[in-house]
Amino acid sequence: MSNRTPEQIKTIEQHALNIRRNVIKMIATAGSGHPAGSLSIVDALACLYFGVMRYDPHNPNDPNRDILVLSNGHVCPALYATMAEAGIIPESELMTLRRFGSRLQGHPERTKLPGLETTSGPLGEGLSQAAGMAYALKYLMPTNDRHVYCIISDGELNEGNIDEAAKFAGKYQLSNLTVLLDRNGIQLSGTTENILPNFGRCGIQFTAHNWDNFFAFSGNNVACILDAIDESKRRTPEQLKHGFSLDHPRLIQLHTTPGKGVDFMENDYNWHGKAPSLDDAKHILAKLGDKKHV
Ligand SMILES: Cc1ncc(C[n+]2csc(CCOP(=O)(O)OP(=O)(O)O)c2C)c(N)n1
Ligand SMILES: [Mg+2]
Repeated sequence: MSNRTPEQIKTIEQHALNIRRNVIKMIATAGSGHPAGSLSIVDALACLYFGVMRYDPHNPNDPNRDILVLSNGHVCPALYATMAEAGIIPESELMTLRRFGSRLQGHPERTKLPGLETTSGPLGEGLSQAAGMAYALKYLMPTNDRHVYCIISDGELNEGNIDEAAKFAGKYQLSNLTVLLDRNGIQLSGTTENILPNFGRCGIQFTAHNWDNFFAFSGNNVACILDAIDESKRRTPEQLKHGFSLDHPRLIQLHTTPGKGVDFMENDYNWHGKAPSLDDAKHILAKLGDKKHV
């Protein structure tokens, strides 16, 4: 259990709700995008930005900042909305998502928007980038205490370079690297189990290479996510007996619901890459208690 106060949890939940509403507005306004994965990862992003990571919203390039790499770039509406919620970009800019010339492209472009650490979209690449960053921080700048967080999706586990990066991070004991795996159970055209089964052993690529493995079995529950992140930073004597080590990189498996918060999207892979209509968005926002609608 972590030592977070009920107030802190409530504040982060409110941020997550604001982010969720903006994700719906943005994708509906753009008329295209990826709502299912964006909505499954909202709560983890809210935890990272409002309860875990060190950063200065007014100086996104602060040399002491922690780093977030979003590997599954298609869920960037959730990241953009989180950045707006954190005051890194203006909230008014969110509705430019996917417009020609906008800084908020359908897949994130690092050079366009301060606060983005990488360009992403091709699945699987982000973990190699994050591992490279963690390696540089640990071995080339050893006095810093910066941490690299990397969000990956369960569809990305099908990519071979995820395994290569996991091996690399294990070998070099990148204890300054934490991966948050969005186990929402779906990908582009079906369930992850149907498309390329891993027989329930999600994340075995990591544990096979000396990563320490943690779970948030309610991956859309702020208290549960924070518990898992906080737990991943400590090692109990029992864990040490079973091969865990503070020298290992960390995997946190988030058991999430795709489309979380929108009843007709939840657990339906057809919402992987389909925008709700403006009319649908009005109903969703009313249900999410948003007074302004689209
Ligand atoms: C290398 C690569 N192959 C294929 C794609 C096309 N693609 C985009 S998203 C996606 C499904 C990814 O699964 P996941 O991220 O779990 O989907 P979600 O949970 O967001 O629905 C695919 C195959 C891609 N972006 N990159
Ligand atoms: Mg998925």
